[in-house]
Amino acid sequence: MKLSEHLAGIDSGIRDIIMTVAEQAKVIQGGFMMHYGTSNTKNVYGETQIEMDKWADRVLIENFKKTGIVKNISSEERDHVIEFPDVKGGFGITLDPLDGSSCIKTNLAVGTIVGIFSDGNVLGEGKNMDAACLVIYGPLTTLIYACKGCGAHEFVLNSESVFILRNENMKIPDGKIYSPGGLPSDWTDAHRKYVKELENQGYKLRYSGSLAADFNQILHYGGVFMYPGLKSKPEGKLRLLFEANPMTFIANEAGGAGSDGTKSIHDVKPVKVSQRTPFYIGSKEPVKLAERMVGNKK
Ligand code: AFP
Repeated sequence: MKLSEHLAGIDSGIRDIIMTVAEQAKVIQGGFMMHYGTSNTKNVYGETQIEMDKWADRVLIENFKKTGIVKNISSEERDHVIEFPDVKGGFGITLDPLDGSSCIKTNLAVGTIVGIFSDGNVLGEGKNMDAACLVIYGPLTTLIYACKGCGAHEFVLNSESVFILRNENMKIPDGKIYSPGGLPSDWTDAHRKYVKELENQGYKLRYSGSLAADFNQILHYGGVFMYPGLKSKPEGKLRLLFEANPMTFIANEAGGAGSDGTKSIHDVKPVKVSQRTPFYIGSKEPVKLAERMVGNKK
């Protein structure tokens, strides 16, 4: 079944936005050879942008604008929310145009992460999000979409440039992979004990440096991805709006969970666009265990 057919029953605005992501994912997938270099600019987090980050950001924003139903967009690559004041009502979008872009140099998988708010409030709590999308550019180009109460579904781009259903109603299995971010010498004692406990339970380490790809692996095999609050940086590294919230939306729809180590990521109230958060995501059990061992939750 084609993506366009699968989307037939859902809200027409959300459908248009997901189809825009799908169309532009094909453009981005074809652009890696052309936009390979580093740029001399830094994003709001002080990270050097590569050409692909900036180009993919422009491609997606231009095309979201063309839909005429997007009121504002907050992108990881920009320090301000882009507003389209002529659009009344309209959707809010959070965008990480190319997550894990430092992995392009070594030809590892990277991704596009999109969060969709029907109420147009990109600074809303994750629980107000209505849909999310994750595109993975790897040996295959895949797209996962999830919408509230309708599950998470995976599509693969075929040789005729059409996204075809690959996995309907995805469910994160109880697998035993762990993907631990952050320097171990900078981990808190509680987080270190948690990782030790996972190892004692037979968890196997797999980590690439691209959240999109690492989360995608957890989604298929089960386990937990984590980027904790560090001793030197209690807020951790990952971005609440662009990474943690949309990934948690997909995890929730697939029967998993996402947490800041004390509570669901979707209960965290964003106070600024560039907010970071400690992050644990994957199968329910290891995420709950993190809340007990790191967040002292009963
Ligand atoms: P880049 O987009 O700059 O490559 O950052 C990727 C990322 O935000 C996330 O996708 C990874 O999980 C995390 O950073 C990797 O961070 P470390 O390099 O500290 O492992």
